[in-house]
Order: sequence, then structure tokens, then C-alpha cells
Amino acid sequence: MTTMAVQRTSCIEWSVASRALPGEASSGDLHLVTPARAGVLVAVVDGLGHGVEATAAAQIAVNLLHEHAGESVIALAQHCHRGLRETRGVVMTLMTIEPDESRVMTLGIGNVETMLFRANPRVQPQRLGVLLRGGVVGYQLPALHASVWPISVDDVVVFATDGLREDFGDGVNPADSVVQVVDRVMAQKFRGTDDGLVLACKYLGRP
Ligand SMILES: [Mn+2]
Repeated sequence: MTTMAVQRTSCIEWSVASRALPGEASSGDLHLVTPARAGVLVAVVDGLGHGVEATAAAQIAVNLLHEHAGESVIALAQHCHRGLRETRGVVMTLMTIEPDESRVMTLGIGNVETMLFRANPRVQPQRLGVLLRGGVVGYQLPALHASVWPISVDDVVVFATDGLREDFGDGVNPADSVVQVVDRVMAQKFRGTDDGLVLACKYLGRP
């Protein structure tokens, strides 16, 4: 297992932990965090299956997302769909965090679970989950509708691929550091039957 030390990109600090399926040299679960025109783009991509073909498909997706990082989450999904037709395809959740609007825009295709945890205990609901639409990028896209959420300073967003159990959010405390969040989720919720990746980011406000 590898955990990255805390990183800072634009308006967030973040960390990621990942593990390949035991016996595989490379993981098909990849991430991207990169400055975007309106703030920052965060993406988690899971190549279908595991091993080198899964990694190759996920890497193509990450390269395309990086190349087009200034575009909307919907345009990004469309670029990836066109660019992944010759691969086994990926599932992905995309999010732009936009400090000028104090909002996130997000789109999930497939099953990369993503939740926002409110730092302020008086805000209800305390958690929001990205609505995931069935499909495979590169093979069959669902209708693309982005969700828009308000975000406040110190709110935490956690992405987890299906190598983590669906109840991964139960171990998340938004008051913890992002490194503590990803370490705890990986230690407690890794299934061991697939690659797994968990990424946490904390919103810092305007840079
Ligand atoms: Mn998977």
C-alpha cells in the first residue's frame, strides 16, 4: 500500500492511498488532481478489471482529463468516451471545485463512490453522495447531468473505488487530516478482491 504525503493544489489539500489487487504489479485505479480554469479538477478513474489492460485504459483517461482540464465535467466525460473506445473502458467520478462560486460540480459514471462531509456539524445533511449513473466510459455513456453542491471551508470530499467497501464513509471524520482519512479508510475498508484507491481532499477556500 502507498499513501501520499499531503499535497496542496489550488484551493484544496489532498492525499491518496492505493493498493493493487494482491498478485498484480500495477493498479488500474488512478487519480488526477490538477489546477483548472475555475479552481481544481479532481478525478478518480477505475479501469475495468485489473492488471495491465485496466491500467492502460485508466492512464489514457487521466491523460485526456489532464489535457482538457479547463473544461466542464460533462465535456471531460465526452472526451474520455471518445478516446477510450479501443480499450476495455473505465468508470470514473469527476469533480471541479470552484472557489469563486463556493461550489463543486460533479459527475459519476459507474461506481467510484464519492461523498462530501460537512465540517460544520450544524449543516444538514452532514454527508452528500454523488449520484452515480450506470455506464462504462468508452463503451456506453449514460445521460450526462452534473450535480452542483455548495462547499464551505474545511469540508472534505472522499472518493473510493469499488476495491473499498461501500460503507467506507463510516470511518471518515472531516476534522481529521486528509492523510489520516485515507489511511483509515484503506486500513479498515479494503476488500482485497480488486484494486483499491481512496482520495480525500479538504477545501481551503480561495487561494
Ligand atoms: Mn475496481
